[in-house]
Amino acid sequence: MSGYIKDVLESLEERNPGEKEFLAAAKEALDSIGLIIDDHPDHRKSAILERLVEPERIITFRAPWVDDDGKPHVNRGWRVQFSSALGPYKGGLRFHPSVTQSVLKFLGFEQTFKNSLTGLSLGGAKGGADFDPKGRSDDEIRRFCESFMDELHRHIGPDRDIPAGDIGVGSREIGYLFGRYRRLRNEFTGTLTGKGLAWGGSPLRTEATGYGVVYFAAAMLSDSGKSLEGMRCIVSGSGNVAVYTAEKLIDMGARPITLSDSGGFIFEPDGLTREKLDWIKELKFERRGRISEYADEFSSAKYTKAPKEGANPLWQVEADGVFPCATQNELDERGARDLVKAGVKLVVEGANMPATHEAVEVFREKKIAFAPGKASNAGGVAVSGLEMSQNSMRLTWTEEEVEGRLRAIIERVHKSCLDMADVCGQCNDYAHGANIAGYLRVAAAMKAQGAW
Ligand code: NDP
Ligand code: 2IT
Repeated sequence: MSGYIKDVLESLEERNPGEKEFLAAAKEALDSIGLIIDDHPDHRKSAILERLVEPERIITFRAPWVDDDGKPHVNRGWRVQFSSALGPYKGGLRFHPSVTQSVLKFLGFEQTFKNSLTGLSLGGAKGGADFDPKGRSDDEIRRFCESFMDELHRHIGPDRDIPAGDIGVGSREIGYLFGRYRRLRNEFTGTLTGKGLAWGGSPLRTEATGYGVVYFAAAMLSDSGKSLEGMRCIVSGSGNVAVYTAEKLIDMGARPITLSDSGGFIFEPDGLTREKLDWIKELKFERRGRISEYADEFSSAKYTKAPKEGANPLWQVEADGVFPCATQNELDERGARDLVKAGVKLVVEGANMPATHEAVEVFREKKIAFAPGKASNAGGVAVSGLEMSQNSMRLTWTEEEVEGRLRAIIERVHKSCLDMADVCGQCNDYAHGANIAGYLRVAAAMKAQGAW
């Protein structure tokens, strides 16, 4: 690692003590940027890296709400506006008890690179709250969303910052958030994405992240004359990204054989079908049940509980491809070694940083094709960008139009990762390629705008 990169990282650690998720994300990106930084002495002179690792703004606020029994609760909300060099701040909102400022800084930093890779005019941001939606009634969710928006609305807008969904924030929550925003501001704008189709949403935004993940995988395979046809695939998670990844895998002839949630995973040896996936959509998005219920309904499947610690048996299932789509750090070094042993040839991240640094190193060492989420899951924010364009023009494109654009964007992201990996002498390393391609576009914009 170059001395300069080391100095930037050391100073970051000193100034952000204990922010392990954010520091890990910054280190991962700077390790790649170190491969080309000597070619850009002007970046060092203008302290582009030092600026880039500091969010432009962080808003922290109180989000109080009252449950159905009349009991008051107080949660903490954030919006991390990381970078507006390329466009208005853009990124999702996460409602989960594990949310901290460090987690949102990590996600906002990643989003800045991801949004840059899409080639669209989108800055990077992330927000959310340490609110736990599990087991809460619709009314409780609505009251929380409204309280959250009571503060957030001051900081967002169609040309300023456009939030969307993430873990714990789906179409129901976007509806409540948008309804409150509209009433508070007395205006109907495209300030949130992921809206319902009847009120400003884009066709395919719901499916976009998962579909894009599979298009990315197909592009990786087609380079070596292969396809997804017949591939047995482990998919983790059973939320928005996981379910639509599984759906597109089925459509492209692959066999998704697992899905999971925080309680455990189901194994369907012959692969999920469209019909079985429809049952899961109803379970997860309407009834909000647990994935274990699938094995009660379908005797072909087996349910395995998640272990409290130690090896996760999900990563020991024999498969050709892996699509981790739940959450960060779910796939550690041990899991990676188990996957290699079980014969995996392709790992494509659907979640943001589900593979730890150590796991990625295992894939590098064993020459397993690996795609980082900031490239492979960029389809979600890309269609959010298309939703913003449609809102600005006050029209709605057809599903075919959006799908064509999504596919073209993903293929472009894929190509820029590969091209950049080649340029820096790291042939076929998508992780280095994504970091460098994402960085160079943001850095050039920062420099051109007076290095702010
Ligand atoms: P959802 O809330 O729809 O689903 C999340 C899934 O992950 C659930 O199955 C959940 O299980 C599981 N999960 C969440 N936290 C944990 C945890 N700590 N341990 C184990 N399992 C967990 O979220 P999304 O599908 O939208 O997001 C999944 C990932 O994809 C996240 O990393 C997100 O940042 C990323 N992403 C999302 C995009 C989008 O458009 N939605 C776009 C790009 C990336 P349980 O119900 O038991 O908690
Ligand atoms: O991580 C992500 O890219 C998202 N949660 C989607 C962001 C968006 O603005 O659509």
